[in-house]
Amino acid sequence: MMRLPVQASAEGLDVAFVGVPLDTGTSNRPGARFGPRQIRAESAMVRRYNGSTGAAPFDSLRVADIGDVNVNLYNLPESCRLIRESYQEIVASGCVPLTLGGDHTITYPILQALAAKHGPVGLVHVDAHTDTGDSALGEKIYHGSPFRRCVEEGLLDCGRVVQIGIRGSSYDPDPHQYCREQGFRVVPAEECWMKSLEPLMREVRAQMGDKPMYISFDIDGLDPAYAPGTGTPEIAGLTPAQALEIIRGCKGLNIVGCDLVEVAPMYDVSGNTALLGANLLFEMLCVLPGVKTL
Ligand SMILES: [Mn+2]
Repeated sequence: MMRLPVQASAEGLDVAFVGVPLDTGTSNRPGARFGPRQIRAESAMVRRYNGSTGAAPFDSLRVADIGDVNVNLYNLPESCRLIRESYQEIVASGCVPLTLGGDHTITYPILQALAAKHGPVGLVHVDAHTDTGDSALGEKIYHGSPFRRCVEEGLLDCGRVVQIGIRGSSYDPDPHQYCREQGFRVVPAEECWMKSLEPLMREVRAQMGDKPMYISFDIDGLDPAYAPGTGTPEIAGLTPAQALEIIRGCKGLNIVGCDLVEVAPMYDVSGNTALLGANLLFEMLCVLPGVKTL
């Protein structure tokens, strides 16, 4: 990732890039298992400094790529266990994981590991979907349910959860009811159209305070014109500039981990979706606690 050193474990690191090549939790088009390798390939052009914000992450933090988590594509609960145990090990020494997904199922076991260390976390969740479904075809674990599972297990500080970019048709006439009942703030895509998101992020920063928080970025939060390489695209989404406003707006927060999920490269022959993913992960790295600004 980003031509960084590769090492087998998170030992001695401040930040680790981790791939989770799982896509058997998808409900529509599969392919996110190839996200990590394509994001890594496109990340080769990411350079040392953030010329826009002045952030110098590689001068500030010890960062490496620790490879992929071994998952079992034939068994989602077993994959969740493997992910949770891997992340428990990663965060044990204080290392912050930056994850290359993988479908959104993976955020559930990642947050199990993070909440075990930090307690319930705040969440900035960018997505076309709230991912708070209860079950699909009788199964509780899939990429549409991670945040309901997290609520049930007390992994989220529900008064500090913001979901941005939500849109699309639904099975339910009031699709955000569950989220509202938990105390989540839902920001539909319509509230973002043709606007700067800097004012929103000022409010989000005040809401998050200085307690631990996590960023989960589903690439389908962006418009499929920019990010067609994903499994469940929805029209009229966010722009890449708005994605930068959201991530840069998290600067100063107590970020304990981030993920970029749902890149399915084969639906975008240009490679742009994975390129976008690589750059959004760089932007996440740039806003982590301890990153110096030149
Ligand atoms: Mn999602």
